[in-house]
Amino acid sequence: MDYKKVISCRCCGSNNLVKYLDLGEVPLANNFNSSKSYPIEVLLCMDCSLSMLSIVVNPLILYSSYPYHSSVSETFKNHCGEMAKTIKDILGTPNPLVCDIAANDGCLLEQFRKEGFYTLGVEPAENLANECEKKNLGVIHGFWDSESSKRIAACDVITATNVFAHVDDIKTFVNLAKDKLRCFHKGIMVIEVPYLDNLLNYVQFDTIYHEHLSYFLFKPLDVLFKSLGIPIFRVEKIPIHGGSLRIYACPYERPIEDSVEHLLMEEENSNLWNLNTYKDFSENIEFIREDLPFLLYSLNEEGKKVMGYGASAKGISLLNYCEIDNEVIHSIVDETPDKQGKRTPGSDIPIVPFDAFEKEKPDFILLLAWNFKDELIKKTKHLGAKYIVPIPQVEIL
Ligand code: JHZ
Repeated sequence: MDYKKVISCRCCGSNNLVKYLDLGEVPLANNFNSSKSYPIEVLLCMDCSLSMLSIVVNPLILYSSYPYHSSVSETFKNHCGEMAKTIKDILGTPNPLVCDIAANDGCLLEQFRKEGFYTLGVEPAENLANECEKKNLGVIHGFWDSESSKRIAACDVITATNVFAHVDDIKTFVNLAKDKLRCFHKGIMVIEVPYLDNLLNYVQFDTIYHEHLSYFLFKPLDVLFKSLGIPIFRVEKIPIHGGSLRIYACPYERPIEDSVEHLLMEEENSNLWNLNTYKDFSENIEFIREDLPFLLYSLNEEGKKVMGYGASAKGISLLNYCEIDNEVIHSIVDETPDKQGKRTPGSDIPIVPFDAFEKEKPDFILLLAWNFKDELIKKTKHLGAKYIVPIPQVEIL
């Protein structure tokens, strides 16, 4: 079976789920071997306010091989450096052991190593586990489950960045981590997830795709972690990936900081636990779905060449949601070797290396990885092209 249907909330177990968004059927964003489409519908849990996709695609289809390499972005590397330093300060233990779940190419673990940590990664994609191994970071090839967790020692910190939203059984995921946290040093779990508040306010609907099963506010996370006996003691808003949350949780005695209560109050006051907020969001999406194809077809008629930058999962989703294809986008530059030479699923646009910019001299560059806007503009300024930023509204720079 390719996928299963969601019948209850994965945070609180409620069956009171209401559909608020239907984006039709689109292909899997990171699967370059197939253009098979699957539905994208988003449900809201009326009890804990978790947003989630109505289906769960078999993770073996999504992650056995994974083209995304975190280390391609300098911005992300810097972010990982800051994260490693912050966690080192909180722990205050000499030579702590960190385990990073879904370690990708080891981008975060390399930063922990610089801070004196012993490192270990767990990574389901074989191509990425091999990268961690080449860097001598220590890696177990597999999903985070009872098998892989059995193979690791007790840790001072377990990290999971940009993976929690991808997991269906998040209770088992957290429980397995909780059991591995060292009691003596008051081990902690640190998780980063894209923040739904930013998704709604900045109309980041392109970040809704099959890999992202959950779209988190802080409330459902707080409910979940409390119910599992590993309360969140600190929460921070961080700018990465268009705005994310970083939560710190610990099963041992640590004072709960004010940030926890403050964010819950802020969410309630901003009406984020209210279904009407989500109805407004679906209406805002339609502006982008009209404006972006309109602009690209107009430029095409004027004979302008448009190239994309960043064959990100969100970019590939955006093109499919807006029904944009190779008629109006010449090609997409991406510096990830595993993506080059492939064609985008659905929109069928060639993915090319950076030097294609120099050869093709585009009039316009569509920033499909708008979350790294500053970095992408810095690297292409010399080309003299204009930029199209699609999110939160279509804009020419
Ligand atoms: P980027 C990823 O989604 C993966 P994506 C994942 N699904 C997730 O949860 C989210 O992040 C949060 C390229 N690039 O990071 C690299 C350059 O070529 O926005 C990437 O292919 N040169 C786990 O895929 C893409 O752009 C550069 O200088 O939507 C960026 O993808 C830079 C900065 C990027 O995430």
